[in-house]
Order: sequence, then C-alpha cells, then structure tokens
Amino acid sequence: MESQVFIALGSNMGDRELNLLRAVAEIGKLPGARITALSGFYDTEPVGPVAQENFLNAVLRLETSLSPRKLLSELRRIETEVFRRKREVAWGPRPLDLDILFYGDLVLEEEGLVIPHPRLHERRFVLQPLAEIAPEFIHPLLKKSVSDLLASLPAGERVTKI
Ligand code: PH2
Ligand code: MG
Ligand code: MG
Repeated sequence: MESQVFIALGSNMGDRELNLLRAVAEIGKLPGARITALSGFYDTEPVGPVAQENFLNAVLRLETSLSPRKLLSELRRIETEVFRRKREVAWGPRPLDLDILFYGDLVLEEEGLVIPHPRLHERRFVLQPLAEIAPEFIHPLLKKSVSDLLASLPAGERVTKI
C-alpha cells in the first residue's frame, strides 16, 4: 500500500540550491517512491541555539510503499553518502538535512524515529513551504490544518521565498 509522506529539506553549507535540487533527484530515484509535489525554495533564518548561516528550506510530497524505517534509512544514506554529511554539532551547519514530517496519518514514537516530526508545528521554515503544497492536510495529533498551524505562529523567524 502506498502512503503520502511529506519530507522537509534543508541546507546551509555549500551551494544550497544545488544541494536541494540534488536531494530531490536522489529521493526521486528511490525504488518504490514517487515525488508528487515540491514547494518553492525559502531562504530562512537559522532557528535554535547555534549561530550559523541562513538555510534554504523546502518540502516535498512522496507517494511511497517504503516503510517509515526503510525510508528513514534511505534518507540517512542520502545525507551521508551523497552529501558526505558528518554528524558533529547537533543542530549545526549541514549540507543537507532530510526530515520526515508526516507519514500519512501515522503516529509513531520509536527510538530515533518520531512521526509527526515533534517540532514541525513551531517552525515557520517548515510550515510555510508545507502550506504551499498541503494547506488542508490535518496534523494527526494536533487535529489542525497546516494553514491553521501556520496562521497561529507568533511573528518572527524570517522566511523568504527565493
Ligand atoms: N534545521 C535545524 C536547526 N535550525 N533553521 C532553519 N532556518 N532551517 C533548518 O532547516 C534548521 C534550522 C536542525 O535540523
Ligand atoms: Mg532538521
Ligand atoms: Mg534531520
């Protein structure tokens, strides 16, 4: 059975735009996965405790038969093999970050894999691109649409479509 999955993409090292485009191409090559929507690319202020360069962020929608675990391991492989990402500074600069936001209506809390992504509803750099491709999608735990979640964010966190 196929599920509708949303994935967040982020980059703040090297050629950010090229990194996101390559990531989209790599995800599109995964067996049993088909990209059915892609948001625009957004230049975003870094969120969190680490001072670092701005990110470029985007969100895509995937129809896939890969299980959540298998999908996660494929995304980790793309981060590390294709982009040579090293996991040093938590929350620090990275050439590519791929996070599973939603996996259909699935709610999952396992070691290393929490779905929906536990912080997505607080982050404009996720909600703004997500609202572009899935404004009516209902957060399976919060029971609110993506566009409602975006509308209730406090002001701040600069996010600019490029
Ligand atoms: N990712 C983080 C930490 N902070 N800030 C922005 N703007 N975009 C990100 O993708 C991002 C971040 C950790 O994954
Ligand atoms: Mg992340
Ligand atoms: Mg990540």
